[in-house]
Amino acid sequence: MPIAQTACPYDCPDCCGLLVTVEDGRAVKTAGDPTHPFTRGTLCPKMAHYERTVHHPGRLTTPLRRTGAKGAGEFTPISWDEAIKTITDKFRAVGEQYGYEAIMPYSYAGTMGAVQHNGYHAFFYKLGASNLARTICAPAKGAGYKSVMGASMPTAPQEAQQSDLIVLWSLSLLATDIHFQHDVEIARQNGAKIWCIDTYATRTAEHLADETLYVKPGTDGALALGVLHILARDGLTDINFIARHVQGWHELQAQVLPRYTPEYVSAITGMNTAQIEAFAHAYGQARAPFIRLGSGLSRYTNGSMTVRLITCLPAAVGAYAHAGGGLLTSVSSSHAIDRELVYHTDWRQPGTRTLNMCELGRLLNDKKLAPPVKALYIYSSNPAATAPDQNAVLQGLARTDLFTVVHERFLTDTARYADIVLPATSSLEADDIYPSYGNYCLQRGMAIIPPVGESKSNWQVACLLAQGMGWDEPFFQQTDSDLVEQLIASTAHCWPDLPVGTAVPTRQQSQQAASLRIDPSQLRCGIPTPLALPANYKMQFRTPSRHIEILNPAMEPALPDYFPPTGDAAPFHFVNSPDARVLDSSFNERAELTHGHTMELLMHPADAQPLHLQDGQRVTVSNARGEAQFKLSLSERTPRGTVVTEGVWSHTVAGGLNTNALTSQRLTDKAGGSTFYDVNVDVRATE
Ligand SMILES: Nc1nc2c(c(=O)[nH]1)N[C@H]1C(S)=C(S)[C@@H](COP(=O)(O)OP(=O)(O)OC[C@H]3O[C@@H](n4cnc5c(=O)[nH]c(N)nc54)[C@H](O)[C@@H]3O)O[C@H]1N2
Ligand SMILES: Nc1nc2c(c(=O)[nH]1)N[C@H]1C(S)=C(S)[C@@H](COP(=O)(O)OP(=O)(O)OC[C@H]3O[C@@H](n4cnc5c(=O)[nH]c(N)nc54)[C@H](O)[C@@H]3O)O[C@H]1N2
Ligand code: SF4
Ligand SMILES: [Mo]
Repeated sequence: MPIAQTACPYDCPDCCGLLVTVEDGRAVKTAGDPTHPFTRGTLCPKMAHYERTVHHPGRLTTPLRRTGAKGAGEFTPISWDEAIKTITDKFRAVGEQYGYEAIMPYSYAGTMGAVQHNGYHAFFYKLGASNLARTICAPAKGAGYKSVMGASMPTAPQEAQQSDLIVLWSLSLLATDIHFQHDVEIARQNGAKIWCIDTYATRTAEHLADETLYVKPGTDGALALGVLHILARDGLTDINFIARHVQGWHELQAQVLPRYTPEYVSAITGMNTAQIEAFAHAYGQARAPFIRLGSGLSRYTNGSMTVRLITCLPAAVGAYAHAGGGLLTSVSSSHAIDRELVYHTDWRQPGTRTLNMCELGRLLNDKKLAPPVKALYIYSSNPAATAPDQNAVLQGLARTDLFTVVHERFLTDTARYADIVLPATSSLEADDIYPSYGNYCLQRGMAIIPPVGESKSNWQVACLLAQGMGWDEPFFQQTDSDLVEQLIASTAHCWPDLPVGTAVPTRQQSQQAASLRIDPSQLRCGIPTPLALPANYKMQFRTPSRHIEILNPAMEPALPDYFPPTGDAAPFHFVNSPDARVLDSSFNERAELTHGHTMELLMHPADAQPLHLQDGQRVTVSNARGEAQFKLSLSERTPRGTVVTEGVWSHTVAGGLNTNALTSQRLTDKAGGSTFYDVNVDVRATE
């Protein structure tokens, strides 16, 4: 049976290499690709049976028109011709009456493939629709890193193998970045110590950490300053490295650090001073400390500043100068390809407004917005479940004067509100190229089975819409595969200073590989190991000053300093982080993974006692924005004052609302990012 090499398309840093067995046009088996340099042949439980998602009976197979009320999920099948005509007629009508900015595209990373992820951009730019700021994940993290490091390359994950101290900082690795465990284990065998810094005892902390530190949510910036204070006080900085490569250390030391005594930091973070001292000493004395920074701590109104402060730590100890030392935020091998080939940003019309996806609820309900959003086109995303402030989002989606199109694989929470639903291909049905944001590897995936039903890829539908608008640009007459070819060719000029490793596969080779079992290592373009990176890649500081910029004159403030998160007037911090069984709201279709999920809330027994709450009982969690139903789980895994739940679950949970009924549309300090964990709640027994 033919086995095809492809990549996992989901929004996960690992971007696993997959081997998919195809029989009679159906995927029958999914396995990890042992030749992949980072993921090395293993998969998470979700993707170990990707074929169950691809051939799930719930896959949409035809376009649909709504027949019932919005949200009721009642539809009738229609043809593609009718669907495209309905949409383009409506776009023209809205454009003429309100201006084309009244059309709002909304998407995120349902697929990470560079063609399908971005395949609609050119269409909406040319249409003159509102632009979308795609901020739902963690742009504040990128902005914080960039303010200190500019475009310097983050440390490759495999380097951690050579580290003697690994800090898993706000990273629930066993749920979200499982393959990094391999590198961590190698380091551990060589004597490295593993520290976890989180808000509660994640499975990762329980299984991997030698030491665990719990911080009050949103206060890691103060912890970083406390560590820097101790490093400076105890002579644990690398003064030679600082003198040669760091701008602004002395200003920070003189103007900011004196305030961040261990006692002061303890009062902010809730950690005791001995823990702060111990961590600072371990970090300062390590030969090559490696920080793997997750995104959780950036999802606060001070998130960008928090990341900026943590990014100062490796600079102070000169970690980049040592094999195994450094900081990995997000690698993004997407820099290796020229996305402009798909985007066509030059078609963006000057002065067109940009709407922030984190504010979808407000934008749909804002009576003063001019022009109002009258047509919404959603693809590769499920905002009814994943966007903050769910009540506002659902209220907006229910508007009868809003025309909504959803291009999807499944009848998701969001699709149920659509006027027109379009069936989308899965990654096995469309060509693409997959960059990773957790390792330096780039993979190609071909269409290896025919489209399920009448489903079409994002790019194919963008081309149909362009045709429906009467545009005859040759750009929209290309195939998915044409774009993949151009993207692959662009690696040569995009990443000239990085050898892109093994040969880039040609279309012919890839077609062969899709149907034949040939040596897959011949077919991946990427950087197989850190050895293929230039030896000094960590020491090239791509900032305006060519130094690490602790002091950054272009930033406001120029010197970083902690400030507290916003939160709400309610007693408990509400951390709602990823669950291993789902990926954001994806995989909710798989009953064997979700088992009619009940949302659980972890609470410290000492917090439950005065509220007379018992383990296992139903509780209502609420704040000014809404409420949701949970089953209480009393546990010392979470510190007092912080309650925790995991996973983004679909409307089938009790009460129909998930954690996003509680989250807010507030934005981060920089980059307009989401603030999912900057939330406080009340907890009471459900009547
Ligand atoms: N199984 C699974 N995998 C996923 C996802 C999923 O939903 N499920 N989501 C995917 C996506 S879209 C992304 S962006 C990544 C997410 O990955 P990341 O956001 O990079 O990291 P996570 O592993 O989600 O871990 C977030 C951690 O941050 C912690 N945290 C929250 N607030 C704070 C804080 O103030 N300080 C500290 N120190 N820790 C804090 C949470 O408790 C949690 O353990 O994972 C991807 N992979
Ligand atoms: N409370 C809370 N909410 C969160 C988070 C959290 O930690 N807590 N995490 C946030 C984060 S980090 C993120 S990134 C967002 C992600 O939120 P979303 O962008 O909504 O991601 P998913 O829920 O994975 O939904 C992706 C959808 O795309 C569809 N899809 C897959 N491939 C294709 C394709 O090729 N074409 C089309 N048209 N559709 C496709 C899938 O079927 C799926 O329904 O969620 C955020 N929401
Ligand atoms: S979701 Fe992540 S861990 Fe699972 S197969 Fe995909 S890339 Fe790998
Ligand atoms: Mo994300």
